[in-house]
Amino acid sequence: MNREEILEAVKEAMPEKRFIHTLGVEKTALELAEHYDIDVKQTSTAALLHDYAKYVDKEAMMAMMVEQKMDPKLFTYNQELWHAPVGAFLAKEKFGVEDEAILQAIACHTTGNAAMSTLDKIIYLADYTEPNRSFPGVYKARRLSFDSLDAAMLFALANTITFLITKRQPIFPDTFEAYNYFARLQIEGEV
Ligand code: DGI
Ligand code: FE
Ligand code: FE
Repeated sequence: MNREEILEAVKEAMPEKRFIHTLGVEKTALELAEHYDIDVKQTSTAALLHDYAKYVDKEAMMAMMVEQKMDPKLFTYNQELWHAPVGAFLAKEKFGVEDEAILQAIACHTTGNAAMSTLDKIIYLADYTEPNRSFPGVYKARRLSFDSLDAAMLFALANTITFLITKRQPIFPDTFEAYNYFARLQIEGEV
């Protein structure tokens, strides 16, 4: 599928506001891709499809997660986490995306993990900082993203975990593992 076909399908799958967010993620992700010399096509496809599954019926998602033998831990955390791995599955099934790098970036865009590629970080951070986002720290997150992806990931994960804790929400282990990974990089002076 080309970009126009993907855009059309994505637009139909979500409310206007979410589609505008998606275009914002693509814009920011492409700026980061240029800055860090990452493939434009891969970045665009991952960005456009990252929230494709956001409005899929939860029962249908559950069926796909069982069928595809996705991590059973997902069932015991916030259902909001499901759209990332289910989105990666649908990118392959509905859009014919075979590129594992794209599928992986979609799959980990909500929780992160301790083994993120540059593209994974770009999609995660573009999702966090795109122009329609507004929260305390968003300016710092934007600036850090262009200074160091690892420093920006540490900042974003620390913020997200702190926010989830204020709401007394469970935190998915991959999110903690990602935080620990980037925090250790910082201690080692690599951030
Ligand atoms: O889909 P978006 O709204 O663009 O953003 P997202 O995919 O990053 O996050 C969706 C939601 O997931 C958001 O409300 C925060 C929440 N979230 C992120 N990491 C965790 C989490 N929720 C829980 N319970 N645990 C996590 O580790
Ligand atoms: Fe998302
Ligand atoms: Fe998003």
